[in-house]
Amino acid sequence: MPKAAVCEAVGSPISVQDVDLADPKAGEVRIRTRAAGVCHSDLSVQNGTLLQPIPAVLGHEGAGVVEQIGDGVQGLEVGDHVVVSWVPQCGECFFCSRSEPELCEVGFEALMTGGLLDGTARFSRGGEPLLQMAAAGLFSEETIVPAIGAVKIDQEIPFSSAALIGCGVLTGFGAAVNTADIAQGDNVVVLGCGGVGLNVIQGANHAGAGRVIAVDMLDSKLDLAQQFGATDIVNPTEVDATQRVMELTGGRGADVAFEVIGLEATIEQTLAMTRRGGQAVLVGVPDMEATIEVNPSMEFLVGEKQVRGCWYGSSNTHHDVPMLAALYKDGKLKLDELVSAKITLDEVNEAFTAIENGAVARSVITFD
Ligand code: PAD
Ligand code: ZN
Repeated sequence: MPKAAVCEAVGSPISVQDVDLADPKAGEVRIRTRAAGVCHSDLSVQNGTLLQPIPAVLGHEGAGVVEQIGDGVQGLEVGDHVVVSWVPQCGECFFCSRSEPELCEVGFEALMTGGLLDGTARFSRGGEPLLQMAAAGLFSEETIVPAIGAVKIDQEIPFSSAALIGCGVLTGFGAAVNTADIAQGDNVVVLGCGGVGLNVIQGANHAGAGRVIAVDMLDSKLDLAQQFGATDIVNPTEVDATQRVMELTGGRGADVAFEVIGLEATIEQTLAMTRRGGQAVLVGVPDMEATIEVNPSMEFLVGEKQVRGCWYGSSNTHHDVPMLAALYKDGKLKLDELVSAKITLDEVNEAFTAIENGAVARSVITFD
């Protein structure tokens, strides 16, 4: 009977309790969770920003060990270390066959239902099914995930660092490397330097950006941004951020600007910071009812700006997870530095408060 962190209702504290977990069905695997990052999107389910079926076991960023294999699973064995993907990617649907696996039809279904690929849950309480966030449910000592959502990694990578690949790193690094078109020497601006934004900064440098301007309200985050490769920092509580970005980019604006917060005002600001002909990449997830004001003539026609939405860093998890793990092993990707605090499952509500206060890049729940 694993212990799990359950979101019972929007606005209620997360409750840690014992739950039942069935055996894996065909095409599924049981994972013993070893580490799970607490992402802003977990908080967004609890506070109602992100609509996700509940009650559910939260947690969508993590790593663990394969414990049990369902019928027909190929390519995974008991004892394998895996990173769990919150978009299981089938490799065969309309989107997967067009190199857009982050939009996988099979994975999308699971995201919407809160179940696994057949729409049903493996967690339960008192005989009643209990859903799991994004086919993952990693805030639990054990979980069951689709085998196509478990990506094998090198056993030498510490679980607490590997866990972060599962969301923050795939999303942030991928936003810069896959979603955007960053050319050598480009001016890049990143609004929001949390667990995801810091990885946009790493990805932008990897893609060959020249200037990488980090914007955040907290000096502690701007210090981290510099550690992750930002060349310039801007604190909007001290200066007019748009004006400062203009000064740093020859009065034109950034070639590529990323919004990694999820607020209407900062999305509009991101578009304003983008140069004519440049790209604004939206990563932060705003409230589902959010709307923005935009002047289409000046921005999209006269200005020829592009807006790109970024879902899961436009990542192919089966390719990108091992690639990121290899970059880490070669010392070319920072993961350990993202872990601000290691906590227990019982401290999940405190970790949510730490996100709200901006106190951490990532809190990581470890299960020893
Ligand atoms: P986080 O809370 O760790 O980081 C957000 C950062 O933004 C913090 O450093 C804040 O200080 C900063 N910030 C907040 N308001 C402002 C402001 N007005 N001006 C400047 N800085 C500000 O979050 P995170 O990094 O875990 O996630 C960031 C967003 O990305 C969040 O909306 C999350 O839901 C989303 C996300 N999207 C995807 C995707 O596929 N698109 C995946 C994962 C996370
Ligand atoms: Zn996330």
